[in-house]
Amino acid sequence: MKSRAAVAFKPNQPLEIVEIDVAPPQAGEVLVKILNTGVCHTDAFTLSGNDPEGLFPVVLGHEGAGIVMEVGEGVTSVKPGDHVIPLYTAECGKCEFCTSGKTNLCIAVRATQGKGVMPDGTSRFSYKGQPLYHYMGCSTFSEYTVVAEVSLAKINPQSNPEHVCLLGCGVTTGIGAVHNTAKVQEGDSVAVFGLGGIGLAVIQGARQAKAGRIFAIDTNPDKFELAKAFGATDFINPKDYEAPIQQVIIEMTGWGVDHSFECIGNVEVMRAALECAHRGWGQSVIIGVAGAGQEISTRPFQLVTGRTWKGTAFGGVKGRTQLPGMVEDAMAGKIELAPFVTHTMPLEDINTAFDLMHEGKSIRSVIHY
Ligand code: NAD
Ligand code: AHE
Ligand code: ZN
Repeated sequence: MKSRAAVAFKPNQPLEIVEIDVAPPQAGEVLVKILNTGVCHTDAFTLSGNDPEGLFPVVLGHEGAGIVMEVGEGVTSVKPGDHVIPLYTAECGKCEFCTSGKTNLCIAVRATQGKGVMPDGTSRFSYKGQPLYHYMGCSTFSEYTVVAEVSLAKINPQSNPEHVCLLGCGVTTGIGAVHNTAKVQEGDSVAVFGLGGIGLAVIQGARQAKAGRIFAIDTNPDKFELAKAFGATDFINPKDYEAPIQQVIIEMTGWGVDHSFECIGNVEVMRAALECAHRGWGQSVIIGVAGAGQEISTRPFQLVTGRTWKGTAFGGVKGRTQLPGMVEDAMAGKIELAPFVTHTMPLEDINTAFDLMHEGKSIRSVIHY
């Protein structure tokens, strides 16, 4: 079938809106009509050419919501008409990782996903007869996409796809990082570096956990208003200080914060986030994605004296098991999604979404087809 899609033909070039060919779903696969998709910084990261797994030409996008159109042989957990969220972190329920009870990092389709193909090693997308790569197992920048059955969460059909698409990545990652990875407790202090969709979701999660002081840190002060609305209590622009920002936070708190979260993808800030964590027990969670060749560093003494460095993917959330409940929480007002949607636009204008992100003017742009 034909599908309108925004294709990244080359790194660092605007996406091109073209009509691509989408082949039918094979065994264990599902054809999904995407209703809405958010644009996450990770899409921009891969488009920039800095993603070690980046492949071109590719159909990007991984923060979508849609409807099942057709299922391949053997698919039993979804049927045409079901509302779904594609998952870049699959959940097969059977692999060593799924059954460990220790992680959400299912391995079932991860190897082929990273190579931009379906589990059988081939692509369902082509343009003028040439194959296009899939992205993160989702490719939500195509009106019709094919995903593995294990990469689909079935959700309440009454939910608003323009909002719940954000549970496909940003909001789930931030909230999940607070509850599953850091396990923030009532009264704990929290520092959030980077106030985009991810950082603001961390703040929302911290408020849910009844955290005490919540420090919101960004070099763009325009982000503070929404951070305050989500529950941040202290606002820091590192540009306002001569001293390293970790020192500033330690001076403001005595010994540092109980939990810090890096939501930017900057290895220098990752260091600052670790070093502003409380002596003896503070922990720092890396959420931001850093480019090829980048490495983190700190004095080992920072760990010797009790700080812990952690990371999280999709906030530690098991998508098929937990995402339907998060959609219900959003419908019940327990998770706020609307404030993240600062812009909406048709697929044809998707490059504007990237421009707004780079200019610091958006939190999430949501695309409609
Ligand atoms: P975004 O661009 O919307 O937000 C980033 C924010 O960081 C902006 O507000 C920007 O002003 C701020 N910033 C930039 N440099 C800064 C600095 N030196 N000090 C303080 N603030 C600074 O991005 P996003 O969509 O919120 O994504 C954030 C990061 O999280 C990206 O690296 C993305 O790839 C990553 N991410 C990771 C996961 C995961 O599962 N681990 C999931 C989603 C996104
Ligand atoms: N492909 C990159 C890493 C990119 C990355 O870290 N992705 C995050 C999700 S970002 C969503 O916006 C993630 O969950 N990674 C775990 C996984 O299995 O992909 C690289 O460095 O090769
Ligand atoms: Zn993302």
